Amino acid sequence: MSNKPDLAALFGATESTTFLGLQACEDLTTIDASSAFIGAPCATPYGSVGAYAQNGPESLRKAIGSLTANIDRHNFDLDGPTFPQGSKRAVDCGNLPWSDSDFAQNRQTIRDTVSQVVSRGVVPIVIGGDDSIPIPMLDAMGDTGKSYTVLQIDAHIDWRDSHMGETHGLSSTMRRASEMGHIEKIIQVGARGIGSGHSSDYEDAITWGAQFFTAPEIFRHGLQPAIDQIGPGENVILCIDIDAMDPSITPNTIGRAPGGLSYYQVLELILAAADRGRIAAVDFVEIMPEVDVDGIGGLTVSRLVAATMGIIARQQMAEAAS
Ligand SMILES: [Mn+2]
Repeated sequence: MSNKPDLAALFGATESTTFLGLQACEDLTTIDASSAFIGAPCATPYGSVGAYAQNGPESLRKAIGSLTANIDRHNFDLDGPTFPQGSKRAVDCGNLPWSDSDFAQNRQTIRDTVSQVVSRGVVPIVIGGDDSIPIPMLDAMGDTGKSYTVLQIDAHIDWRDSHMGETHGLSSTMRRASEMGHIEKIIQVGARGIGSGHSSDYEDAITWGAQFFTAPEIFRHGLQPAIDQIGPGENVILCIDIDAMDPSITPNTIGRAPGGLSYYQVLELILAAADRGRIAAVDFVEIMPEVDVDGIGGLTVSRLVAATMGIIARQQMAEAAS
């Protein structure tokens, strides 16, 4: 513990075990909120690296700890308080239990939790953990009987059929999504550089109908072509791998790749999903605090999560009023 003056002391923040000092949800059967922070430390890790992002959820709670006394203050990213008057706040559901050997059970736990939260009209914000976390989340969304658009924001396309003998790992997330009957459209933003994908994986994705807006294309033409792919009223699942952003603002990730998106580019995409369609579920994954640089990545991602909560609170309030 250091005694150096910090933002928390300046703002009079109180010790909190939840994200942004939000109310903790102890019972999913009675959950009542606009969105729910769900920590998911592990789903299906590759044997070569293990559950390297298991401390991601806790790192975000800590990163935003300096703002727990300021939850009602003006958030200039949202032109108002994070949770405006008349809206429902988010809650923090804690971290899901997990095993480093029973991956099927990890997936079942994530799937059951997401399905239950969604059935109560709450938008899940699943915080990883590695990028295998979204597979059971995406699967759970099928329980609603609705169809969905996936907006994946990631440096990597994640279309490997299998990697190291594992079909449910972090390199196969969009391939598995494409096989789910309730996933009608996949928009992928931010791919760049070299990943584990082969050109044939990219060709398979194109054949399926995935729409790609690579980082170099965003650099040349901006975000609008990607945003234009979100149809009016579509139910959007946001799959956000934090390595989509530039390593200068999210160094807290294993798959750093130069030339990434900015904070406001990702925020604009999240806003567009709620503006043109409806945000139905969200994940932020690949959060690895052990490689962060002076807390910069935790700062970036925790602020984006808070903004996402505010965007969803506004969306839910508008829906309740209509
Ligand atoms: Mn990635």
